[in-house]
Amino acid sequence: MEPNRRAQLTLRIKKRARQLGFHAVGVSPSDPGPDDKLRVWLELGFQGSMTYLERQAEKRLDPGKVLPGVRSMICVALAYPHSQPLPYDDPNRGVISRYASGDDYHSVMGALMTSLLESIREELPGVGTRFYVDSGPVMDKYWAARAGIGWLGKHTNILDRKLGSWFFLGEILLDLELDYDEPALDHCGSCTRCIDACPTDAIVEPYLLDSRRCISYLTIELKQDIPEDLREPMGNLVFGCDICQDVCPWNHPVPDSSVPDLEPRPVNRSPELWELAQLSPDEFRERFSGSPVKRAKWRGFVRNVAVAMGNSGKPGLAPELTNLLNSEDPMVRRHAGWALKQLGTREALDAVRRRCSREPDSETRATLRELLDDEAADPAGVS
Ligand code: B12
Ligand code: SF4
Ligand code: SF4
Repeated sequence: MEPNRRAQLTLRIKKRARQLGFHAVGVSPSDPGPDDKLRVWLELGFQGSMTYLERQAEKRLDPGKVLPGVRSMICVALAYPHSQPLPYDDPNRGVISRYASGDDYHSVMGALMTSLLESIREELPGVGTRFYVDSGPVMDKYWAARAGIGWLGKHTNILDRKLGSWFFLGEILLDLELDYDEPALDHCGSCTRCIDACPTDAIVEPYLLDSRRCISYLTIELKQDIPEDLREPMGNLVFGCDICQDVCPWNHPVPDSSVPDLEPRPVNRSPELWELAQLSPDEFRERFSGSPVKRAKWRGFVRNVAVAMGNSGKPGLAPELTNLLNSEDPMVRRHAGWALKQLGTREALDAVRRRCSREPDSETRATLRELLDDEAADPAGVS
């Protein structure tokens, strides 16, 4: 395409993206570049149980394998509301991270991306395109950094000096050359606040995250037992984690986003743990319908709630935990047992003892037995 026409087309696409409500837009060439960091990360095992990242690694490393003939990546960012205070200091309540407090961003952003794509197709009938929001085999952060949307912070999120990091990313692949933006410059400098604040030391070195230690992974992606040594540091976080972003100086102050569908649902702002623990699987599905929280599924979510209750220091939560100890799901029972042990009252320990004596699942029985043995060895919790 002739350079002038290409420049104008690029500008029109960017203008349309802004009109639709995207907070940033940038364009990068789609050549894969000399980036083997994904491979290194996978070799280190930092993906944990997210095996889909391994299966699709070749595609992730080369958009040409996703859309043959691709030339350009149009990257967009949509900011989400972030100014609501989270109840970190209230042990009776659970923290749901900001990105997940409103409607599911996949559908909210997907609708905007569809409109952007339609306007591109109107102007360029027959052009080869594809778009992704999070769920595709595309490295959203890598392309966003190359398209100048923001830099990859030491906490491994993309951030910008004006927007902070409270935004989602998406991209349109296009088999047409456009005018390209410069990659964003790194403004982390000597700061290490995110690394220092991470409760589980998941940022093992600047720009390198071990998902297996990250509370976001533990509360959303992990479908099995949460490693015991990471449960206490989780505090009252029941879905996702915003701590490394909360402490980032570039996130203070940034104007709040006003995308109505992403506004926190009132029930998600500061939910009481006892109430979350009482949700049946059907009630969970209903309450979190159309919300990112449903990704944890009932058993994962209630497991997280049990851990938060164990960390609460509130013996008054023992009855709800005792109900979970009798839940139909063995993983939930094991976490409820751990949480009751953490509360450490006679009522709580008696409940574990009673369950242990009639526990049908051998793995769960062994876990409960271990908890009780530990207690017998250290009854006053003084060792
Ligand atoms: C897997 C995944 C996770 C995993 C792993 C997180 C991670 N840091 O990669 C877990 C479950 C832990 C997770 C957590 C969260 N996630 Co997530 N996640 C993803 C997903 C699906 C893939 C990311 C990936 O490929 N990771 C693999 C590693 C290897 O990638 P990497 O750290 O980015 O490093 C690569 C490049 O950045 C590059 N690189 C390294 N250094 C440099 C330097 C420069 C200059 C450049 C250009 C490149 C570069 O090398 C690496 C390999 O190529 C993306 C969506 C997508 N399709 O991309 C969302 C995504 C990254 N997640 C997102 C969000 C919002 C979150 C949470 C904030 C949610 C929450 N509140 O709980 C947390 C943040 C945790 C954290 N500190 O990062 C957003 C991030 C938006 C943003 N502003 O950056 C994304 C982009 C989803 C979206 N479309 O909006 N997530
Ligand atoms: S999201 Fe939470 S656990 Fe994960 S790296 Fe950031 S502070 Fe650490
Ligand atoms: S807290 Fe500091 S080191 Fe971490 S991403 Fe923000 S500026 Fe970079």
